[in-house]
Amino acid sequence: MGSRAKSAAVFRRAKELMPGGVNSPARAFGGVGGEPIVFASGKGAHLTDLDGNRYIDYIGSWGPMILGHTHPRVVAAIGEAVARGTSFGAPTAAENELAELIIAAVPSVEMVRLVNSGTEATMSAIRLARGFTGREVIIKFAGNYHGHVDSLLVAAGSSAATLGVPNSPGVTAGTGKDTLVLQYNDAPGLEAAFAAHGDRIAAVIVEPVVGNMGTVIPNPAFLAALRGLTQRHGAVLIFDEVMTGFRVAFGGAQQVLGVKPDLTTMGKIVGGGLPLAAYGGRADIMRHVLPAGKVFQAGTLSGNPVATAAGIATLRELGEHPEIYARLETISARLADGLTHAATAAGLSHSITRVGSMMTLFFAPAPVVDWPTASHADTARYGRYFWGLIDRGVYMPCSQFEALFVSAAHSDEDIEQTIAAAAAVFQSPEFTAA
Ligand code: KE4
Repeated sequence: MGSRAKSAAVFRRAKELMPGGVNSPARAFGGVGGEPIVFASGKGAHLTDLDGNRYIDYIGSWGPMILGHTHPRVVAAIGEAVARGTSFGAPTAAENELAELIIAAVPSVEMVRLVNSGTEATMSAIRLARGFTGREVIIKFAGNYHGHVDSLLVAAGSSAATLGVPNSPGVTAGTGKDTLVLQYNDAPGLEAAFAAHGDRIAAVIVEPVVGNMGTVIPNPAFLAALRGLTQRHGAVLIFDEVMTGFRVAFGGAQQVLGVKPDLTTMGKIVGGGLPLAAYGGRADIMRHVLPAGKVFQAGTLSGNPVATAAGIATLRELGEHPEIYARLETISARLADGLTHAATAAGLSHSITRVGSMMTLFFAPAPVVDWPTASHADTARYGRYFWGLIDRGVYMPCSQFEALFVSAAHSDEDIEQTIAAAAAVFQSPEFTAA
């Protein structure tokens, strides 16, 4: 791996222009130390930085790039759309097309609204749940991240957990007072909350498979409690599938888990790497959204022609080629197996949690099932793992509390190179000596 002098120079200037030199804290390397790498381009499963260094990319823009960077069908669709105009602030037929693709892919979604980010999708979904039920309390779970919505920036995951600010300054006590934070996978805790507050609870919002404390899988009792208690108490069950939607299966985590939520939020893949997200679900709830109903939500660029074109091309490619998910399963299982073997051979206390092509290698003493167990992970060791792989041309998530993503563009060689690089890191003096 060569010099990163050009990257460092650009980042030095960036810090004078933008807070922390980044436009999102997740990419600030706060969880691994050192400075972010500045990239010039991506192609397939690879990124190239300003200094010409090439990496196998397992961040994939934090999830959207399931087809890999610059997929020809997506690039062509964007080019054709942009030539017809970038935004009209008026309906286009493409919005129907994308809405139809989403509704066909996710059976619990009968009606959908397109927005510009996952944060907008979750913010809108909880406002809608409150408007629909006339209730105020929202339940979320520690280590789950739903974007930077004031009322959900409580015990948040992702970069909030990475940078140790799960409760952000600026979120008022008044805003947070109607948010109950429980432990993930704690069915008794959820039952107790409903026993105490049942008829005040507007919604439960949950990552059905967590990505934002690292990858964590729900246990059957917790899943049953989520669906059963919300049903019994008339609360809205919101699956935040911004990350898992179209990722762990074409129908999302709800297809894998066999649980139908009332509302689903989507993002990342649904926009094909452009700023587009969505929320949708039961038509009787969605019809409360303005102008059909009275719950306000709006957006200048919502459903704009270029982002919808990228989303349509991506969902069509995935829908027309279900074999993509079979390949993702095969190469992701191989990667997980290879990483486990390398870590075991090095005598490292670790665990891997994987659902399809998203997974996390935890340097943690016990299996990770919730935020308390995730927070015991050895983040310093993860940082040495991250940088050891960077030096060997592999770009893993820059935090122990994030998921890695495999794309359809990752080759068998990429996977084997990654496994070999990890084995070399685990045996290297700089990793073992610390
Ligand atoms: P955005 O507002 O960043 O598009 O989406 C927020 C969001 C909502 N729900 C879930 C389950 C999410 O994972 C996210 C965003 N994920 C992070 C990475 N874990 C985005 C990276 C970043 O913040 O830069």
